[in-house]
Amino acid sequence: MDYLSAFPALADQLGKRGVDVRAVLEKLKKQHIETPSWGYGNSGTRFKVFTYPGAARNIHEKLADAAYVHKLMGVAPTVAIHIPWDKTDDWAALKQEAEAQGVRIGAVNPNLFQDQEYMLGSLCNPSPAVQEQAIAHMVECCEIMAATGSGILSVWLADGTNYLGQDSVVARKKRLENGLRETYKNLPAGARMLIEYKFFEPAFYTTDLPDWGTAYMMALKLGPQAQVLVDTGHHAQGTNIAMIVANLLDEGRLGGFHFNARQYADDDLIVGSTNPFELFAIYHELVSAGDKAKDVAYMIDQSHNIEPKLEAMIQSVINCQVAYAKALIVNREALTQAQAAGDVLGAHRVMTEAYETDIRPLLAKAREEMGAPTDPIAAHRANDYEKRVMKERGVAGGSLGGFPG
Ligand code: PSV
Ligand code: MN
Repeated sequence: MDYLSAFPALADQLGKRGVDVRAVLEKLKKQHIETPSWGYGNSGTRFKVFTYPGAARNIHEKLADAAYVHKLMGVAPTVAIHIPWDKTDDWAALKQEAEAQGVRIGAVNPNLFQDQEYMLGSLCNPSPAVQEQAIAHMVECCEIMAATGSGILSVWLADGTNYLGQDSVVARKKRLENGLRETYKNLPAGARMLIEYKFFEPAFYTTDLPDWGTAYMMALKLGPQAQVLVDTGHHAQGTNIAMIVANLLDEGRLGGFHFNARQYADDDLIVGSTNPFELFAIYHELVSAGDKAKDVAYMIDQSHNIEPKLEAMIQSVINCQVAYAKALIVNREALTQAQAAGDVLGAHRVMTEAYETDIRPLLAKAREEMGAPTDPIAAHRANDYEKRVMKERGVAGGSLGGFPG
């Protein structure tokens, strides 16, 4: 679609609404969405790992796919890695390999859920030997951060219990605190630890990091380099994620996101697909927070099972761009006035006016200025990259760095 030709008319309309279109374009060009290495490999449900033709088989192919997505989008210059899924024996070489393709290594994600020893948990495991093993893995990940230039350790634990009486809730909390503290000491200078919560799964009676409150409590105990990571899939139905985001931002403890969409829980659906209005609401809080949101890390956490992997990742980045663009064109002056006047629906309409605006011409313009294709999906479908990797890589069986392992 040729959205670019519609840009002057949209710019005119937005200008009349008091929007500084040039400033919005500059912000859109600076947007940064990180893609996950595990989103490029085969993945599946608890029932079956599906093989996708051309899916990346190792970290080198994952980097190549991420670099391809970045070339099309212009706003996805970093790749999150998962250890040990993406382990290599030469991290300096991997860093160079990424940079030669125009991308960098982003967040390092320790894997504390796939070793046999972790059956009863990792940092919170009742066995001191297993706790030590988990801490050693976290420290190893800190070393990988230093070697790759990564500034983020992204921590998610599968820890919890299934039955009343199985373990002491408070003893587990103390083990958690101790393990995180030991890890925190090993963070490279200036790096951050982002603590991710999830309200259930794989444990179902208690989860050691079930909610933002517990993650925030741990972050406060650790220090300023520890913040909360909000995975949009990790909440119960009806939770107002935008409100959690607003409050954590205001407290200076929102570290970053794992973006995806959910219908039930942690479904790994494309961010903004089932819930575009929620994503817009989240971005509205981020824009409203101004400078307090300047270090927030935006990461996609999706393992696509039935979708073409590259197109799904491109669509995910597009959906984040759309939500951000809509949040940027909210008439803030009109909003503040309506709020002060107690004009409930007037204020709400300021939001829906922005949400209902077709901002695709704005994004086309930003993309043109970045030297990226103005219609990334069309450009991807016309490109032969996917056909080429399908031929080169073929159909590899098994899970290659995604769920289930
Ligand atoms: C767990 O559900 C999670 O959200 C964590 O971030 C993991 O690291 C990731 O998914 C693995 O796919
Ligand atoms: Mn996540």
